[in-house]
Amino acid sequence: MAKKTARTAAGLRFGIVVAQFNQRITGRLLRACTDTLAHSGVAANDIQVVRVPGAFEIPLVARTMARANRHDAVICLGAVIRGDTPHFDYICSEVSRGIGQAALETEVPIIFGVLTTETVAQAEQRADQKQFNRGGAAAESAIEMVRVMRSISGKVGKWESGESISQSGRAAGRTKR
Ligand code: INI
Repeated sequence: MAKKTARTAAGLRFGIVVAQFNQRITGRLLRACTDTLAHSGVAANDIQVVRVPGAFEIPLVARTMARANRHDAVICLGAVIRGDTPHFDYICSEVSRGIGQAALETEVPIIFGVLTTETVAQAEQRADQKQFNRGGAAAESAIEMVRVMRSISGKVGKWESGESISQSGRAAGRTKR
């Protein structure tokens, strides 16, 4: 279930990269993520969703989106389930390393909303529509990270007072949109 965040994020722009692999799970993550952003005041037009084949492809697209400077944060959603595949460890290590590296390189918050579970049941639990959902949590982390990055770069504006931060400028410290 999407949770209301305390602060309004109206005016902020988010990119979402979502893997199509295990779509039954990732679709639920995406829904909770966009619901949480919407409840926080983010307009539908300010959310760009890009679908990629699997989690392995997420880092390249996330980095490209972050480098384009059109988003205040990028949220990565996927579900890697161990099952019987030897792929699991390779994909998990590549996607986590790639997302972390992309965030450091671009200095744009890139949120790790990728489930890495042993079983489908565990993944379903973390993508539950009515209880805790990692997609919603990823949206909350993204909003919070925009605030953190702005606060350490001295561009806080109205954000600290709990009002809309759109007035304090999007993509703080960057000139290109
Ligand atoms: N992709 C996932 O997102 N989750 C998985 O569980 C998964 N498994 O198990 O194989 C998976 N594989 C596809 C991979 O991410 C790439 O799309 C593919 O290897 C092409 O590069």
